[in-house]
Amino acid sequence: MARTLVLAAAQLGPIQKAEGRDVAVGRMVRLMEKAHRRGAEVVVFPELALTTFFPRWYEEEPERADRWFETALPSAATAPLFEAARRYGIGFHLGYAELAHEPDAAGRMRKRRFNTAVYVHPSGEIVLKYRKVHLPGHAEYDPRRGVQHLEKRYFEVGDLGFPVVRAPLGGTEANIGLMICNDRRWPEAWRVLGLQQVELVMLGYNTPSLNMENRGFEAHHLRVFHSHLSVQAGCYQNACFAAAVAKAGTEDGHELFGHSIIVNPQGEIMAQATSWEDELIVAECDLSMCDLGRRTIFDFARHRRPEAYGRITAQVGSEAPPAWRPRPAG
Ligand code: ING
Repeated sequence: MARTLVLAAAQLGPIQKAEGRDVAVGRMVRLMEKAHRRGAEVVVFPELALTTFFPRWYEEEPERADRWFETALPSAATAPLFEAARRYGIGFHLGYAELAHEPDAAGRMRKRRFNTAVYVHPSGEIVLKYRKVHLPGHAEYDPRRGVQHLEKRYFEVGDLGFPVVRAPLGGTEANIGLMICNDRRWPEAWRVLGLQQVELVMLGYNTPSLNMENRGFEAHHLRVFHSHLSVQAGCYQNACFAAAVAKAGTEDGHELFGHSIIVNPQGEIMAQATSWEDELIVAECDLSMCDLGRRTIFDFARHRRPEAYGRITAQVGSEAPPAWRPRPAG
């Protein structure tokens, strides 16, 4: 029985360092209005959608980056987005920098900073929250780099795991899960969601179009290929849909690529953005498509062999293999 969901990916163009949240929120409200006109029931916005991608900027005192963080959601600046969602009856995914006052693992109450994403019900209630686990880049200033990428400086590793919840979505309901940007490159993230029968993964990204590390040639076109490959493989191997949504374009001289996509459980791209600006792409998703993979090739209960996978959680880094040598002649 078809469970149809009209899904929109709302790609954002650049947000300059000097632009306030009101500019981004205004653009997102206009994208939500367009989504409503096109019959969309859910809208997925990018990672860190309210501000410029500030981890490219080094601050001697990390706390000086706190101006990029949200201490409450909704807030006066983001309220128009919640109002639009209520007005149109549209749920939305939002990526933002979260500054929370809460106990850490040692029980100490303190300021904690995360690269966070939420799925918000049209009523304004937060249905699901996720904090980015795979933080790329580095924590200290790196003079070798053309562009800094300081997510390890400004964010803690996410402490919420990869949760999935079954929630009302448009005129139906679906098992939804979240991940953020670099997470899409790690099959473990997809599989943890797949083991919870995720049907729709919502993920935003801010991905530089050029290799920032200058430590080896990487052809420009491969940046997009790797992004699409990761999402298409994740969807196929876990029998789910995904919306992968970019913040794109040139922010203060630094280029992020677009190419937002909506992918089905066969790993096929259903819709793709063709600009590096604010752009809405929409796809009609039959969520019952997830059943085929889950009941056949990727019927985890029948085919997976966890007893052979111990290294995946036992090890962090890779280890060199034993060396084989032919028997001495004679
Ligand atoms: N950005 C990039 C991403 O994973 C990156 C960082 C780019 C890592 C290219 C590896 C290769 O898409 C974020 N924000 O994670």
